[in-house]
Amino acid sequence: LSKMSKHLTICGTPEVPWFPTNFYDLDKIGKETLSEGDGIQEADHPGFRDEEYKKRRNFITELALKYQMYDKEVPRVEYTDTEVGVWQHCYPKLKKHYVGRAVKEFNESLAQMEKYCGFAEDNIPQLEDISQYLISKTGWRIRPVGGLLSQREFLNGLAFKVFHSTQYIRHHSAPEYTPEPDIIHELMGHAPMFANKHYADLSQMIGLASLGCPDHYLPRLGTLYWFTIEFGLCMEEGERKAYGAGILSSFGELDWCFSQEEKAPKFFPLDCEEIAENHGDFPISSVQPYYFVSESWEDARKKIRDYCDAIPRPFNVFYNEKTQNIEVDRKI
Ligand code: HBI
Ligand code: FE
Repeated sequence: LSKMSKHLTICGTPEVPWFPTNFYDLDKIGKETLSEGDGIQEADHPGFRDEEYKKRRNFITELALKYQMYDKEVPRVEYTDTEVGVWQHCYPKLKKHYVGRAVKEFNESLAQMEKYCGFAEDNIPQLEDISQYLISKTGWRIRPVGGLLSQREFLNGLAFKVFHSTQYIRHHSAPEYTPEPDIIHELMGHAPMFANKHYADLSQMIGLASLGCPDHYLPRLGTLYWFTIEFGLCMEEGERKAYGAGILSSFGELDWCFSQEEKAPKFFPLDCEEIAENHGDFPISSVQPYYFVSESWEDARKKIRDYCDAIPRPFNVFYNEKTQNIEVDRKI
């Protein structure tokens, strides 16, 4: 299977978008990111005019590009004092927000990760240490990546229990804002939740559904991912709690989402069909006007599984836990 050909022939269907089936096929993805080439392109990036920042970001990005799935370790980055300063600003403040707002699984994992993988106020944890921890808990691992990946590549990785994570940190002039994923979003939003099987399974289900998903259909999975893994809430002992990484890694979103004031967001019960069909126009640079809340992990699991089962594909895919490969089966 070469990535040169953009399509696969599966069960006699010539127009299936290429997807990785072998663990090492993952080395064929993650090479192209939104800010590839001459570095950061978005005009609203606080680091855009800072040559030193761009150089540093590129250096860290280069490390990620060289990484191969068979490498033993994710390269460690020695973070500068400025970078650690950004982390130091965010870490204790975010942790304070988590009290009473994050699902208990998140707070439990974070406590464990402080014990075992370097999460601390004065230390930016290393992706390698987190990856080893996740492997021992749920079999998930972290692969470094240079920036925002395409929807397809990013979701495809999840099928293999691989989370693509950036390794650079946002610009120090605006420690509470980033227009692109950075290590604070990945580690303070996603990483602790991947130590939890319920959440990790939801991610993998969406990942598996994305393999060979028709181009016109893929954005629906992206939208479902957005309102669950990124901005999802879940009921816990009668209260709404956040499990979405986009909420947990953002001060503004945490405040807004739990605001008691009159002008507060709207909450709807989780409805995958409704989300995927009608809510693709979500804002990406402001807080969400509404959120979807599941009753429990089981509720989220069942609804997402049912939605993913209905993906229009002439084949089924299975993840083989032992070989870490994807098996493909004709749909009967
Ligand atoms: N790329 N590096 C990276 N990190 C993400 O969190 C990410 C991504 N690409 C797409 C994406 N997230 C999602 O928002 C969906 O579009 C799938
Ligand atoms: Fe994310």
